[in-house]
Amino acid sequence: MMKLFTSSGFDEAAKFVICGVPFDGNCSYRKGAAKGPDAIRDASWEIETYMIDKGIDFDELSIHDAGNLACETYKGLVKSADEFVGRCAGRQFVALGGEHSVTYPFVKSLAKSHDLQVLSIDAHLDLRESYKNNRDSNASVMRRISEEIGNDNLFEFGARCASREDWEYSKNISIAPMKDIRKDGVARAIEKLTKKIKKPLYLSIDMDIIDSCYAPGVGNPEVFGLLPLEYLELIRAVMKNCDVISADIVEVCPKYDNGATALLAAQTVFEIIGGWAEKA
Ligand SMILES: [Mn+2]
Repeated sequence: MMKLFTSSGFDEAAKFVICGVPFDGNCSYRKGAAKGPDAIRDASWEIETYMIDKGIDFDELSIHDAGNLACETYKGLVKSADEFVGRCAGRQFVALGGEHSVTYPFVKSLAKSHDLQVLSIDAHLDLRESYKNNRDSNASVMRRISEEIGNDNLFEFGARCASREDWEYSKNISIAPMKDIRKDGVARAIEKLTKKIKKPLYLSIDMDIIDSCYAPGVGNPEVFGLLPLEYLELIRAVMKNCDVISADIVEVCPKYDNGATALLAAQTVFEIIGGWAEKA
């Protein structure tokens, strides 16, 4: 059983760490992602811990759920994410959001010690200079990240809608929009992506990458997205072929969910940590 997700305190010995980030203060549209981490934990209890494709039992891995980070304000989150990264001391972690602005504090902290690349798997580009006068908005998070790590180190996969400003700025970074993914075929597009990524990678997954007919419980739902099995292929290929040092799963919004989005997110935690365990 998934007792791992219910433990509290910080287990210094655990190999892999999970934390929750119940923050939705920079949300541009539908609020409620602050309840995401606990919905993902709840959904994790439904999943068989034995992963038949990997031959690994999740329950036998050394994993610790460090609980939720303090994040009453975004400034507070920047501080607590930095402390958390410090406590992880190089161990891989998965952060459960929260809306997408929670990604920036982790990247900012990791970039102090790593020559880092970031891959955002998302229906949106999130490249606006600011949104509704908020530079910390989830609609601006990848713009902030591009400033932090440099345009050459930012990759975005799966965008299928954009503001004109997003689209113009995206010429500065490496993107695979959905129109190109469909043209190439998903398998070929994934191969092209993973070949481009050469440095330690921070993986950020916005659950709206999946078609909203399958994953309706997100902040900004979009149709014409990846099918769940295509998404699974993508995550497995990134875990296998890239040096993923840590990851987050964001934008699960339980208020609008039928359970499927939280379950897909929980399964993603298994895929990421299982992917690390397979390589170890
Ligand atoms: Mn998005």
